[in-house]
Amino acid sequence: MEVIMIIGANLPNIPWQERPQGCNDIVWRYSNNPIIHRHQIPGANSIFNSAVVAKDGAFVGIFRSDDKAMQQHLFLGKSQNGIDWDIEHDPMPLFNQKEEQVGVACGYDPRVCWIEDRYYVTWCNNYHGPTIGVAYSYDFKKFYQLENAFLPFNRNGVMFPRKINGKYMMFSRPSDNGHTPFGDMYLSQSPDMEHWGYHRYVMKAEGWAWTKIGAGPIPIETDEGWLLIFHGVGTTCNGMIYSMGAAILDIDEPWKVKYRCKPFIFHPEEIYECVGDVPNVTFPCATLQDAATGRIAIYYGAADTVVALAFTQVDELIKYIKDNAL
Ligand code: BMA
Repeated sequence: MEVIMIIGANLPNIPWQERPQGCNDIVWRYSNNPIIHRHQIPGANSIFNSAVVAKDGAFVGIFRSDDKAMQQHLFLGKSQNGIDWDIEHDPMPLFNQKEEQVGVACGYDPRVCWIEDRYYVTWCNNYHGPTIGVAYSYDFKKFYQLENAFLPFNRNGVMFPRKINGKYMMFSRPSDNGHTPFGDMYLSQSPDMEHWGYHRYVMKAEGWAWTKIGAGPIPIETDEGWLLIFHGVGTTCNGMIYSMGAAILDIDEPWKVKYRCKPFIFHPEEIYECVGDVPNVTFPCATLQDAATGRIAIYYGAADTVVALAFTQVDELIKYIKDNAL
């Protein structure tokens, strides 16, 4: 098999389990899922769609938790092994450039991206409806909020881990003020993380994801192009089903889709994915990856209730996408 490499850092302590005997799936689950339970912090009704990154030989993350008044906040957390998480009990504070606290992070579906010298977090913020909030931190302790990136209504703002042709890049999914029965993926570009433009269409809802699609984890740079894992939604007589899809994008012009996988790569099947506040949801927000071995760990929210972990191998996944391209 052609050897496809991740372009990036080695991560020898990546959480990992081999594919179980007899399993032929391209993405397989951690045997002790879910890794984060709904009541893991006081007052929480649910902890789900959350983002993690490696830091200083361990792991840190930003967690979405909805409380028992169904208020949505983001919380900081840390972990030695990427599986057992210590999540703070108070929502993360946000500061302005004058070092004044401007509030706490309200909203949902965070993504975290290391770019150049700092961590950026994007999330679904509220400004007369959902739009993309942006903040950054040098130490993963103090976060400085920037202006929202886009007009409402928008969700699933996902940054690229480096500038491309001198510009920062971010996916988004223009949407509505509700549960959005439509939606294609776009990409916007910025010279300064403040002004976003040069908008490009990436791909549309189709096939198994006929209702809507949105970028998931930060795209992974490989020598075949950007590996994108996204969530896709189909609507049935019983509601929406959120599965995971995958595509490979051009390395220099990442709005150009080289291959899009026709089948989903992951689908709600287990009880914790099918039973919860919103049944039949697997919603990926982050990956960890190890360039040395090609291992990828996928963090996803399950049934809008808990956080779970799954694994895949970069060369196998890329071959699968190419062999099964739309
Ligand atoms: C989306 C977001 C996600 C959620 C999904 C399924 O619109 O609210 O946080 O996982 O719906 O409810």
